[in-house]
Amino acid sequence: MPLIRIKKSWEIPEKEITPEKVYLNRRRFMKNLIGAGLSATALSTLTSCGGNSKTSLISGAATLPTIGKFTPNSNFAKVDRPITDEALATKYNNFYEFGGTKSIWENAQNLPTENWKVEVTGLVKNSRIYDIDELQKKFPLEERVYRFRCVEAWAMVVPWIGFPMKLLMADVEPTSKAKYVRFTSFYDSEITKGPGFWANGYPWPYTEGLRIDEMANELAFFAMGMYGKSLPKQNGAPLREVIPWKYGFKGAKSIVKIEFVEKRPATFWNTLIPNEYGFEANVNPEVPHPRWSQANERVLSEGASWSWEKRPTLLYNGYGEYVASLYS
Ligand SMILES: Nc1nc2c(c(=O)[nH]1)N[C@H]1C(S)=C(S)[C@@H](COP(=O)(O)O)O[C@H]1N2
Ligand SMILES: [Mo]
Repeated sequence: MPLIRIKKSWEIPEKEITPEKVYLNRRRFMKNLIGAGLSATALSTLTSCGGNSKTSLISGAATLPTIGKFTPNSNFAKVDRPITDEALATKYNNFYEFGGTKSIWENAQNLPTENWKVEVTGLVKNSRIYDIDELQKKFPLEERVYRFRCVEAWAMVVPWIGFPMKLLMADVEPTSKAKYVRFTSFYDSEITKGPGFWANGYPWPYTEGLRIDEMANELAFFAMGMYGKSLPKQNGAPLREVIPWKYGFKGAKSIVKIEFVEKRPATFWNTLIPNEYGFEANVNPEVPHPRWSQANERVLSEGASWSWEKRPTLLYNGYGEYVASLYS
């Protein structure tokens, strides 16, 4: 077993602790706590939500190459609010493989993205292993400005560069038996050592899934870039899912495998805490999370999260026109 450095409780910036991290299967969590010499009182300090990281205005993506060829998609050129500052979107992240706070962007630079391959397999006519460069050349890249909503109730607006998932589906041709798709993120416990003690009980690798008809929807997107540049490692380089009408956890980062399957696949958060993180996870102001309301969201900004602009949450994150018929 790899050695995982155990953070002392006073090293954990309490304000950065997020709800998603707190809810390990309780027994597993208690076992880890006891293993780490922490008491139940320590546990009770791990429940504050949202939190602000000290985000400086230097982008976490300053040195990345720009993407030469992409077409802005005029159907998704803007939304009802300004695009989030690049420095915020690239330095305030969720990527638990690299740590349990929002400030993982530096640690995520350890992600080895050279010679990246993506295996597409399962119930398809043409099972394939794509080279990442090949993927980038094969499908015309477009830019889409999408709203983004984390289940923790912070929200942002990002100009993604990538291609619709349905293009990949057309290339591999799922068979009629394929009803779901499962995405698997990169994981190597020797590299992704960021997390503190809580990581021991997590069902790595990170996986997510969609219904086939959700994947075929116009909005379902694979991102390879953002803000005109290649995707930063902390945002899920070199390939991640972007599903704008669902909560952010549905969008697996740094994808290495895509499998078409018959039955609904097990997924990371849903396996950990099924009653809090459903498989469907559509953004819905009327369905509260068991521990907080989803009626409003906070717009990711500088400063403390309680001071961020509050906005009403939109059903399907405002994308009902495209996706409501999937759920009628
Ligand atoms: N592999 C992996 N993918 C992941 C996560 C993660 O921890 N690991 N976090 C998810 C969550 S909860 C959110 S909100 C988004 C955050 O994306 P961002 O950091 O680019 O804003 O990534 C999602 N994809
Ligand atoms: Mo999230």
